[in-house]
Order: sequence, then structure tokens, then C-alpha cells
Amino acid sequence: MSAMFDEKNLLLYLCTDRALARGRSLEALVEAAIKGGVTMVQLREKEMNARDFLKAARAMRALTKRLGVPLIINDRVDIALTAGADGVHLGGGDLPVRAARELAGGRLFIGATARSVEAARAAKEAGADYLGVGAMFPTGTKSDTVTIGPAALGAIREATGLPMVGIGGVNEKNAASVIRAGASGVAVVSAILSRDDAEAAARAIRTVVEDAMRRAAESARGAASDRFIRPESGNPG
Ligand code: TZP
Ligand code: MG
Repeated sequence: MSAMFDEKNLLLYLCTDRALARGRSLEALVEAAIKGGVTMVQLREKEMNARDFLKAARAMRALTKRLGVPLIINDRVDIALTAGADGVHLGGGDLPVRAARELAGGRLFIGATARSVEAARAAKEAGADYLGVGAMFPTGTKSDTVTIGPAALGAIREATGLPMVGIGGVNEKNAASVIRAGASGVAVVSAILSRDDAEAAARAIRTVVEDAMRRAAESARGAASDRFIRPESGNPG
């Protein structure tokens, strides 16, 4: 586990997809999204060679540093380390979490994709700081994924206690259900980047997520005080 990982970073996690920028500059879109309330950015480049990916990572590093938001690199530990990113996100076809941890030591946060309790336990054991769990809902952004839904995330949270985001088809209308299931936040691609106004889109999701977090905390406090009161139910006062 890296010393500096803060679960609050996961509140609204933007994953990039250059195809959705539709001619707009990805950096400008990311900047707008951060202004709207994005708390962490993952640079996700599936089409670039290593040189171009490194160049893009350095540009995104400069931007996110200026705006005070952590940067995660998708798939590539070497690029994350070279660009001075804060973390790396690893899926099934990438370096295993344990190997990435050996390479990076405490220099990177490590996020891992998990769709099952078994995979999530293995990622935790190997040293992952957080999990990306999905797909929550059907998505057109990634073809090789299955919809597992918020309840599966709840089971993974229960089993591991690790900080986690729900990803896949998340938008302002369904983000609250992901938080209620136990997520620390939501990871979003198209519901921010495919919108005409990325700042407003991010702000709308951030508001929903914070509201759902507040309600979840209130109901947890309510449940705790119920437990405290119940044994005294015979109390005449
Ligand atoms: N991993 C699981 S689903 C997904 C990724 C990268 C795509 C999420 O994109 P969107 O547009 O937020 O559904
Ligand atoms: Mg990957």
C-alpha cells in the first residue's frame, strides 16, 4: 500500500478517451472537468505507442500538477514512473499488481480492476491501493466488459474493505446507486467527455456523489445509534 493514497481522491475519477474529444483538445476538456469537480484523472490511451503515450502523460502531468489533482496512468507502470505520475491502473492483461509493486515500491498508487470477490482479494493481497469495479451498467465506451451491477460492488467492498470506484455506464442519474452500494466514488468516461460542457457534466455528477455520500453516512450513523438504543428499549424514561 502506498503511504499517501487518500480514499477521497476517488470521489469523481475521470478516465480519458481521446475519441470522445471530437476534435476538442483533451487537455482543455480535462481542465474543464477538473474545474467542475473531478478529483482524480486517469490517462487512458489504447491506441498510442510508448513514445506518444509518454509525451501525452508528461503533458497531463503538467496540467494535473498545476490544478492539484492526482494523475493515474492506465496499463503502463513504466510510463507512470517516467512521467512522474501518482499512480498506475492495472487490468487483467497488464503487469500483475505484485510485479508493479516490486517495480514501483511506494512511488505509485496502484489501482486494479476487479469483477469478482476472488480477484479483489488477490489484488488486495498483492498490494493494490484501490479497485476499479465494473461495469456497473451497460457502456458503449469499452467493448470487452460485462455488466455486473452495483450489488457486485457491494459484495467486493464487504469482502475486502478496500477503497473502490464503480465504473461503466455511470452518469448523474445512476451515480447515487453506486455510492449506496459502498463505493468511495465513481469513475466516468463518456458522461463527462462526450458532453458539450464537460465542466457542467462533472459538476452535476460531483453534486450527486457528495449528496449520496452524505446520506449514506447519515444512515450509517442512524443504524449505529439504533443498535445503541435497542438494548435499553425497556427503559421507562
Ligand atoms: N472499464 C470498465 S467499463 C469502462 C472501463 C474503462 C468504460 C467506462 O466508460 P463510460 O463511458 O463511463 O461508460
Ligand atoms: Mg489495462
